[in-house]
Amino acid sequence: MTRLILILGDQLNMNLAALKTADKLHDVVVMAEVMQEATYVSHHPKKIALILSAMRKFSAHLKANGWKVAYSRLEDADNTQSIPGELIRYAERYEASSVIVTEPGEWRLITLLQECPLHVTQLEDDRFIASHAVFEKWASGRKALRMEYFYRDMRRKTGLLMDDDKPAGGRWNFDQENRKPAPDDIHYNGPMKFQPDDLVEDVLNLVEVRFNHHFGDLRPFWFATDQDQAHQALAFFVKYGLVKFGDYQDAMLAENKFLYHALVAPYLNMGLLEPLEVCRAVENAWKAGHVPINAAEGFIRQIIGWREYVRGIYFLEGQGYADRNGLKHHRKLPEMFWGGETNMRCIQKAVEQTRTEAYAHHIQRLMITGNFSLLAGVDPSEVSQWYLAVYADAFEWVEAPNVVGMSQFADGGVIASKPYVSSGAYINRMSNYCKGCAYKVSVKIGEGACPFNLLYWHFLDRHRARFERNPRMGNMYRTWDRMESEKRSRVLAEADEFLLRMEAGEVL
Ligand code: FAD
Ligand code: DLZ
Ligand code: SF4
Repeated sequence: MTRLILILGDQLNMNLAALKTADKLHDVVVMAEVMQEATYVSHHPKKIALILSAMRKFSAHLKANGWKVAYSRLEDADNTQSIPGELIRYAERYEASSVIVTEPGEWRLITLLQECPLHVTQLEDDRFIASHAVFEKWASGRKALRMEYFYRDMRRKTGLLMDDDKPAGGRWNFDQENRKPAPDDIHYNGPMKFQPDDLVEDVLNLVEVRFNHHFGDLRPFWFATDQDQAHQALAFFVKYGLVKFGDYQDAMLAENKFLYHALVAPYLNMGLLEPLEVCRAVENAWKAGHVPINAAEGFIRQIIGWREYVRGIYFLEGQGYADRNGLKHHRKLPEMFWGGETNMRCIQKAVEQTRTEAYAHHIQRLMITGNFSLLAGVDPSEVSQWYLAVYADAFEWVEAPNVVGMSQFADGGVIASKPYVSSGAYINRMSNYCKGCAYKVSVKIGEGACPFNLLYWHFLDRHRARFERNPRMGNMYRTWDRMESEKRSRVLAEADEFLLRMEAGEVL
């Protein structure tokens, strides 16, 4: 009996669980470009083009390897434009009654497939180092699920950067060395960029027509769209960028969108690269003496630590995680996140590069757009939908824990032990945004005061009951309490006024 083997747009890997169980002679692989997936949030046009191009190339690769593939193009007249709809259509065509799929990375789609009238088996996605069972075992009985301890287990499990049972270099974590402010010059012209070929051009033309109302610039399009290109991009980063990755991991420069970042997250998340091969390439560069330990360890921690950990949390916490709102924030996301005018240079720059590249690096996401949303009390689900839409690497299993948990503290402290908030001083230390901003980062109150300075105290004051006793936040409250009471009142009044202007849709 024929079975359908469903492969989703972020599962483009020959070692995929569903493919490993499939039978080339009798089963039919189904891949479907559908409007439902392209519009459940208004994805950035570059992201849609990346996924559709990579899907088309992967299906050609499958066919070349002898698989029978039923492929739906977005523009096909008989396309039902949903994944379950396409499964039902192909089930009739091939007289198949059962479907095998690798578990999707989003509860929405897991549920849609459970509700599909066909018999759908969802296999665990084994492209990760920690299975659901391994993560659940690690989490069970722990009071706090801190990434650092999970990460050490992953180092032991993979043997990455280990000297027998000890961490290479004598320490598990070299983060202290990875907080250097922005340098004057960047000696790396990554990421590696690719000229669109005919197949990609066709997709770009399609996306241009169908999704021109979505936020984001489609062209110039430069992403890798197959495994071979993704490997070239990885090799380029390891050879030229990795050496300074650690040092400037947290730095931000108005004139440089990528600094020493790898730009491999979209490829990893879509299956074009595998996490262990990426980490081994980095470890080998360190073993060969090409990069320092703080670069290699810092990078590997992001992948076998943070990436695996957030996935574990997403599935452990279950459905509804992305809708949590622990701090009860309800303001609307301001227009400046969608490219509307603003005088806040840091936001303007972070949003501008999000629009042009579907990319911002971790600290821009956490300490500029995320920090602002949290301080201003924006509804975390609106914030989460924004991140899910605008970044090329955004899929809910990785996006939601980073946004709802880490950045908005909306999961009640499962991921973060304290909220990631800062005044303008941090942004000024780590970037050059403040030079040339209409606001003055050194001004705390009155004419030209940096909004981060006002909102920071407003946040701490309005959530005093929640955070006052947090040992990591005591110093913040002591500083606030030492301020003259008249000054405190002015800060709060000015912050209130700013928030009212934001709610009224004024230019901030
Ligand atoms: P680099 O800075 O070069 O890092 C190397 C790799 O480490 C990344 O490619 C990524 O695979 C991994 N990594 C680093 N940090 C994390 C993390 N916190 N969680 C998971 N993986 C990590 N990452 C996504 O892949 N998708 C998302 O939707 C996403 N949303 C985010 C939202 C917020 C608010 C924050 C603070 C972080 C988010 N991240 C997300 C994590 C991180 O910002 C991106 O992985 C990174 O910016 C991708 O760019 P890069 O490949 O150049 O990464
Ligand atoms: C994100 C995305 C987009 C834009 N389009 C498709 C598509 O047309 N077909 C498809 O199979 N997958 C697509 N995806 C990826 C899915 O949305 C993704 O598999 C789920 O969000 C789970 O991670
Ligand atoms: Fe951002 Fe404030 Fe600096 Fe302006 S002064 S760039 S608003 S931190």
